[in-house]
Amino acid sequence: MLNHHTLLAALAAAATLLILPTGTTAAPTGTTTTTPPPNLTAASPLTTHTVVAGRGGLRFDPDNIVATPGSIIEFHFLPANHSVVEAAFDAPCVPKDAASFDSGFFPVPARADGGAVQSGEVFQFVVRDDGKPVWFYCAQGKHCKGGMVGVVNQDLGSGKLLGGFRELAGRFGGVVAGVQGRVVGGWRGENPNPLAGF
Ligand SMILES: [Cu+2]
Repeated sequence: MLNHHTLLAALAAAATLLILPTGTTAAPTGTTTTTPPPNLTAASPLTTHTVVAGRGGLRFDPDNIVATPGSIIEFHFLPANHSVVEAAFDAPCVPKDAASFDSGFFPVPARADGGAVQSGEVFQFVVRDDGKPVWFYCAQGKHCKGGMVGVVNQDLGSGKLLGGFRELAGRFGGVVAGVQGRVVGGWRGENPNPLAGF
């Protein structure tokens, strides 16, 4: 036998059932039945970009790289003795700051028969997540002043472009230097494919 309170509760429960639609709009507040589109950017694969120092004279090849944050930039070194060091756009040929990467030098003797040869070691650094351009140069002798410079992810809207950086390097009047000549901000390791990258 239902008492008064139990009857009221039963009526309330029945009323709730009656006002609930039977279709798909019964989803609780705060949820959505719409599936968001896939985030293609987040799914972008990371890549290793190969750059050859000294291919085509005093040049990095390629010298204008576009790379997803987290990607690896891998430098291969041809004769005779190059390096790669991070700079600021407005101050080429010297390290940007204490946190700049520096590969150190890679002396590579030319082959007697004139054949292609590259260092048995490479230098790698990882493109940071801040999305800012990464400017770099070779710290050997007059190489930087001679135009041996490059960039990762230059900002086309900023007016600071590779041509301008190379022009500033050509006018550089200071002493070209690396980060105390030691390997920092990246990794120097065995060349995974010494026959590639010519
Ligand atoms: Cu060089």
